[in-house]
Amino acid sequence: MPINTEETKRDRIPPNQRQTTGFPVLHYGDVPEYTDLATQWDLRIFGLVEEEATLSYEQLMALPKGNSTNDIHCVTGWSKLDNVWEGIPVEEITKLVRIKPEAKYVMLHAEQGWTANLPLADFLAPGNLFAYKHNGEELTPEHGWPLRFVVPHLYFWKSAKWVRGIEFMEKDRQGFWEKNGYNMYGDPWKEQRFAWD
Ligand SMILES: Nc1nc2c(c(=O)[nH]1)N[C@H]1C(S)=C(S)[C@@H](COP(=O)(O)O)O[C@H]1N2
Ligand SMILES: [Mo]
Repeated sequence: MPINTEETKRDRIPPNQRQTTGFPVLHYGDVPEYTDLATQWDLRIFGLVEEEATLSYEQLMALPKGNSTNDIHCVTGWSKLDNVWEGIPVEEITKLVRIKPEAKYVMLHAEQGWTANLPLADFLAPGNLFAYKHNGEELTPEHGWPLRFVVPHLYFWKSAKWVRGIEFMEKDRQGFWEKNGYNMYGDPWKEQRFAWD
């Protein structure tokens, strides 16, 4: 068992963040509504891959599943510890398409054109998931159901909710918040909040 005292928890909170026990909801735009995932949803994996793929929700959910427990840090200042996510490990998805060696960055595409970029190595970090459950419960629509990315070692804005596409790229491009002044990388331990940090 990991030691989980109040003191060790403090060491897990990055600079200028405070712990919350709630689960704040944060996003730009509207929560998507679906009545039938079979006709209204798919996941497109494209760009610098050997074989592009488009998965239905059923095909996605037939892939091997995994769990990951981690802490999340929102750039607005809240951190939430000990989140248990269930989802599809990133490597189960990359296996299907085989990433080309030229690929160095990833763009996550969400509903309504929302995007987030990150380096390929960070996308592939062990423990990252495409999640459909949080703390044992199915994700609620406002937290990203039916599928959200979880990359806990970067500020939580990189963890796209309502993911619909994964694009592999040679060069980095700005995502939604990055175009609006946020940092291209977003390491919470280095407080890389804004472009100039
Ligand atoms: N599609 C989409 N994903 C998004 C966002 C968004 O605006 N749209 N906001 C990000 C930000 S800034 C944060 S802090 C987290 C919030 O996730 P939560 O609402 O589940 O706490 O989602 C991230 N993923
Ligand atoms: Mo955020």
